[in-house]
Amino acid sequence: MTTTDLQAGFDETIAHEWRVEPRDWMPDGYRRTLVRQVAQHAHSEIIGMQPEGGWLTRAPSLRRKQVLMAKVQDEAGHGLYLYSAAETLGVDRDDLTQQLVDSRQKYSSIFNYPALSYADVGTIGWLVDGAAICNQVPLCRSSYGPYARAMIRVCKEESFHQRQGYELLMTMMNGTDAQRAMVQESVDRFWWPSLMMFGPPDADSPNTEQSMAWGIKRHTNDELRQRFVDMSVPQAAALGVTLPDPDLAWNDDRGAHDFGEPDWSEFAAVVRGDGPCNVQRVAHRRAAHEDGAWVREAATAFAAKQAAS
Ligand code: BYC
Repeated sequence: MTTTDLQAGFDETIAHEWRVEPRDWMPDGYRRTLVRQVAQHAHSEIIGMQPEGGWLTRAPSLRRKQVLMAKVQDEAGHGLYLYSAAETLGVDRDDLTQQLVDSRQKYSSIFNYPALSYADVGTIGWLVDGAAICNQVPLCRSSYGPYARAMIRVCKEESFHQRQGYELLMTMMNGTDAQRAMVQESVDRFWWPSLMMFGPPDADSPNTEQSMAWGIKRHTNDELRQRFVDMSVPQAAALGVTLPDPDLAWNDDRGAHDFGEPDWSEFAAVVRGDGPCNVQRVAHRRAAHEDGAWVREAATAFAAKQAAS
């Protein structure tokens, strides 16, 4: 078969909304885009364990500790599904990890902000996992089979994460004035960075058009950001918190909320490596990777011994 035939077969798969599978021919750019996005997604899950992980030893009750431990473990699991999905594209997980710790591959900007209070555990669940769900549910229909299938389970678990965060915040909002103030302060810090999770505005997003044509992405960054705002406003009202945006208002004509512009220069700085916690996050990941070398060696030696016997 010629490359033209192979390309025609691929185009037909995309046009019919069939799934591209690992052994199918695919254009180099499609493979490269998927490796970039899936690896970045996997790294985000693994680095994303850090802000909340720091609260595991300081959870205010046994119940909260159990819930948080389960959530942080889920995130490790999501990272593993996603690294496995990336490996079906012909890359190696060790190499991806090396690229992460050398800051040659990205992870989500949101995890470069600190979790300063226990309310942040709730806010991360409500807003960060809420944004992740908005972004990831459409990815269950992504054209690449292993990525789409991984997303189904990830999204189910993210729903639990979002609910536990909301429930934690609701409990605090029904508590003391000091607890309510702690929740509001946390929402004030996380609102704008959560909106930035969806990526740059469509006009400044170099990858969206091609990724949508390939069925890797199903919606633009701005469409999903709008969906998240519309979803969050009634949830904020039910909680009794104020979203820190004076321009937030219902627009009858559009049937959606108008909202202010995130600070895109802050986003650019965080993605460049100059956010509040970038250095700390990558250093922590690097140390964990190096400290775990003996475990990987032992597991590899054990597997070789099993295979030989
Ligand atoms: N942060 O052309 P664009 C979680 C980069 S983890 C950093 O729009 P694309 C959770 C982008 O990579 C959830 N970088 O790109 C875990 C590109 O740079 P390169 C993580 C960003 O790919 C633990 C450039 O900006 N979710 O839920 O079409 C605890 C131009 O952007 C960001 C995913 O990874 C960002 N926010 O669209 C709790 C979802 N945004 O690579 C929760 C999967 C953009 O060209 N990923 N950049 O140098 C996606 O859906 C898409 O990759 C994005 C960006 C919407 C994020």
